[in-house]
Amino acid sequence: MPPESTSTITASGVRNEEPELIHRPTSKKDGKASSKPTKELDPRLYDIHSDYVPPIEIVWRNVALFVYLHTAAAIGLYFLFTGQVQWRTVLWTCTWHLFGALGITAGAHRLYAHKSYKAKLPLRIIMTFMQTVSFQNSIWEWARDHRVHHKYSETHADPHNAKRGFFFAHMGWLMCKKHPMVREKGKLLDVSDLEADPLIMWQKKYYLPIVLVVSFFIPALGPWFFWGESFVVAWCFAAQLRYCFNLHCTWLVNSAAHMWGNRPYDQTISPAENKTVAIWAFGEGWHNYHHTFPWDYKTSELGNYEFNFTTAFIDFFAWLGWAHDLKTVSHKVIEDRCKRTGDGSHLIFKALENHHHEEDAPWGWGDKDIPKERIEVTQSIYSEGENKKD
Ligand code: ST9
Ligand code: ZN
Ligand code: ZN
Repeated sequence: MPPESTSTITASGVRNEEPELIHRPTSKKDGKASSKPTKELDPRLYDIHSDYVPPIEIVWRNVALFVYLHTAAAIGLYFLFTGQVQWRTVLWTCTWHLFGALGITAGAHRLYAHKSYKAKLPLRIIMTFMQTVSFQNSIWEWARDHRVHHKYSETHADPHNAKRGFFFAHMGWLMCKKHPMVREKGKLLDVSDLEADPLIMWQKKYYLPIVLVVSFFIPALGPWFFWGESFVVAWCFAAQLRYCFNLHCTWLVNSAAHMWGNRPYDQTISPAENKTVAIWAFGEGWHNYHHTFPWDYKTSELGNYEFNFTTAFIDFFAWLGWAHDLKTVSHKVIEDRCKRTGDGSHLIFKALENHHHEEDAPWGWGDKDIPKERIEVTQSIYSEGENKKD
């Protein structure tokens, strides 16, 4: 059994200690570690790469809630296709979907989990409101789980480990107890930045009442109150169907984008570039790039607004002065990385390949059609003085 140890936090945000074999629960009141150790864990669990999976403990409350959600959402869809939803309610619902989506992409994900840019108080208030609309756990819990996901991706410490199959990564992980290693490894991560933000801690403290009001009651009551929509229609369509749709779009990033697509930046990892997911997830499907450079505020190489609306949203607030210190990665670093670890599907390789077959292939040294990057890496042996180009 490895000895227990005290810990310090390193620059990479991980406490430099071995995981404790004895789990000490934290007191809900004062947040300090309890002196009462609980049961010892099976030593096999500590190998986070192993094939061993402990028996699954289903959380039936969550199963029941998801069954209710999907039933109500299906009824909402029926109301839509039978023309029972007023056009104003459709517009209203799309607006709330936009809030929930950006609250996750620009807020929980790029701002809070990855710190890929900084936001001034008014934008942080907007982000907290929008993230609450999404009903995907508090910012604190979402960002903590997501940091663990990146740090221990595709292992048992990853809350939605895609190696356990599409369904588990998509939504199964929310219907059973987490693997003990999620908690053990998660405890080692630094979340002090989140805990230092009073807005995040306020949202965490009052999460359940505010999420029910902001994500369900206001979206459902609005159409009924303002233009006399049937409350049942508004509940099923604007609240339940909207929420269900938002969840599946988000979950696709954990499932589909961890399985299918190219890996131009790093072929040794599972996350892939998936355009379909990027479309449904407001620009979050460029997942091979994102796992390779998680601090880039664009979560993709190109800030293409068409397939990355979230980037346009952040750029707008940067223009307004409410978002600043947007972090990104230089083209040179990306290119080097593609050449070192990519699967060869990046456009740089295509450009070079095509160039070779075109009619303007270079006739020799001095031809203007030699690609610049080839000129730069050409060595002149025994050259007299500087590396002459002619
Ligand atoms: C939802 C979240 O859907 C979705 C997240 C997706 C992320 C996607 C990312 C992709 C990029 C962004 C793409 C955006 C695209 C958007 C497109 C939009 C159009 N570290 O949690 P408990 C501790 S939420 C350290 O109860 P159980 C914890 O502190 C949907 N510690 O675990 C606690 O300690 P203590 C709504 C951790 O019992 C203890 O463990 N919500 C960690 O195993 C127990 O914690 C739901 O459906 C960690 N990482 O239960 C379900 N984790 O005792 C909500 C836990 O000391 N969740 N701990 O307090 C649950 O009901 C439960 O968490 C559970 C597991 C049943 C899933
Ligand atoms: Zn991420
Ligand atoms: Zn991922």
